Amino acid sequence: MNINRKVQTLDEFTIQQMRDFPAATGQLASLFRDMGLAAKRVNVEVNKAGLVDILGDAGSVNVQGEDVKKLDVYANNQFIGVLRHGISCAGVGSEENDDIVVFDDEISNKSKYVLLMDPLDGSGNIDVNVSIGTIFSIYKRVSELGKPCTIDDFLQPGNKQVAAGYIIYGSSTMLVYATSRGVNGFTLDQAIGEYTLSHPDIRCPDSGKIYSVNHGNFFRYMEGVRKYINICQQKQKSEGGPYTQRYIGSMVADVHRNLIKGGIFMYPGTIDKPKGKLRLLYECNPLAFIVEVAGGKATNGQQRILDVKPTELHQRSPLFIGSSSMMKELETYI
Ligand code: AHM
Repeated sequence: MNINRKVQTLDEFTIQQMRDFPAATGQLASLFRDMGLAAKRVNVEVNKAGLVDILGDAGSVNVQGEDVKKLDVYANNQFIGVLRHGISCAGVGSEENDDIVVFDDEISNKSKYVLLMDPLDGSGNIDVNVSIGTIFSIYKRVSELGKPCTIDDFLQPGNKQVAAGYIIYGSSTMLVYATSRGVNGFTLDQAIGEYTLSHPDIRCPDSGKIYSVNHGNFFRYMEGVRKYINICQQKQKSEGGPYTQRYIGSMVADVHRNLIKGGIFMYPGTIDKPKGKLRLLYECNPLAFIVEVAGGKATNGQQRILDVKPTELHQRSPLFIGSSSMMKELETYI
């Protein structure tokens, strides 16, 4: 039997990374494995969503006042269940839960990390077979080890993230994660049930031709944002244009594409909703961390996303994120 030595699994990769840190306890690597495991289960359900009765609303409304889809509930339960039984996570903050979930048991209380997540982002796309994703963010606890974690562990600014990642359930399923050392992407090989390193050391191109924004809100955006969108539409070849508008409505997929190809994603505030739609802790911070490690930039229009000190778990934030030189141009308008 031929063994392809070029294939490296997620576990092999994280173990190899750990070798550079003799003091590492393996807790972070085990968190990635837990997230990958739960995502495999979610992936199975996503793939058969059209076949079984898990489409449509679960009949309840989440803490943001939005309809909760059945797959959201399933994904939330899977991730929390796997993390609760793992050895590295003291508690979880989830877009789907009002409050933090504290795993108050002996092993969890000794765990170094807490995790924040949007278990199923882009849920409006579930029913129509469009890519959706999971986004997560990992922090070292600031509360005392050996005791249950507290809300302070979760309300840390994004610049304190130890790692962040996402899983895309798309034409293939991918897990991408970043630590301060780099961003790496793993594609799920369904035949062997393993994530294999397919996108090593992802770098966000300095510039690109894609801009992603919900044009339907155009007249509710602030003047500076409208001006920048007009600039995107008018780009000449000599200025790196013409630009292309791409907007899936699943942020993970939109940001992933722009990360690989170069581009800018915007979810600005509007006149009626100045803070926009996206959640700082579950969506903006993890993606800002990943894109910055890859060489890009992310702001809320006024300051670097990662420097915002959160005041509440479910707070929203405008988001502008992407290739560094496109972001610099945007900043001259906003
Ligand atoms: P969700 O948490 O209900 O899935 O909403 C988040 C999603 C993002 O993935 C996406 O960028 C955005 O909502 C799209 O919103 P809109 O339809 O307003 O453009």
